[in-house]
Amino acid sequence: MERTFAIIKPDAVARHLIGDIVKRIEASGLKIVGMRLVRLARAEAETFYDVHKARPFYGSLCDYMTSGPVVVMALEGDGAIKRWRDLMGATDPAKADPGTIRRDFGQNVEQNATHGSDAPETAARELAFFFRTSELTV
Ligand code: IDP
Ligand code: MG
Repeated sequence: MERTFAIIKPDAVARHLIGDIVKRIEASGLKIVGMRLVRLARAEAETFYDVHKARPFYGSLCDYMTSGPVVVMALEGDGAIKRWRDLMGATDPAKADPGTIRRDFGQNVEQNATHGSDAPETAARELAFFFRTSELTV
């Protein structure tokens, strides 16, 4: 069993897509073991995305991620990290495969509806950033 971390980003929450995205997660067989609606503080967004600090889009990304509430989730299942990345599709919705969340619900390369951890180490860091281990014992 593997766990990964997911975010329904502000653009998707604002457009009332929480239900559609959760439906796809559940239909895929991934189990939601943690879920909360939160508004990120600027400092939280900056720390969460500090791996992208040197990128030209870092400031804009942090503005966007703090522009409205997000849904943070812990997902569990065999191969959960890759399965969630596959469900999301490529970073740029225009390049994402048909039927993926980003292709169907993303607006552009920044406002792309969802986040997913990309490796076991980042999943562990990102899950710990938002959830206590005791919260995820379901
Ligand atoms: P990922 O979310 O598919 O893992 P990353 O390269 O880790 O993609 O980038 C993190 C987030 O930064 C993306 O999901 C997107 O919101 C934003 N982003 C990535 N590349 C660009 C870009 O070229 N311009 C603007 N925003 C970007
Ligand atoms: Mg990434």
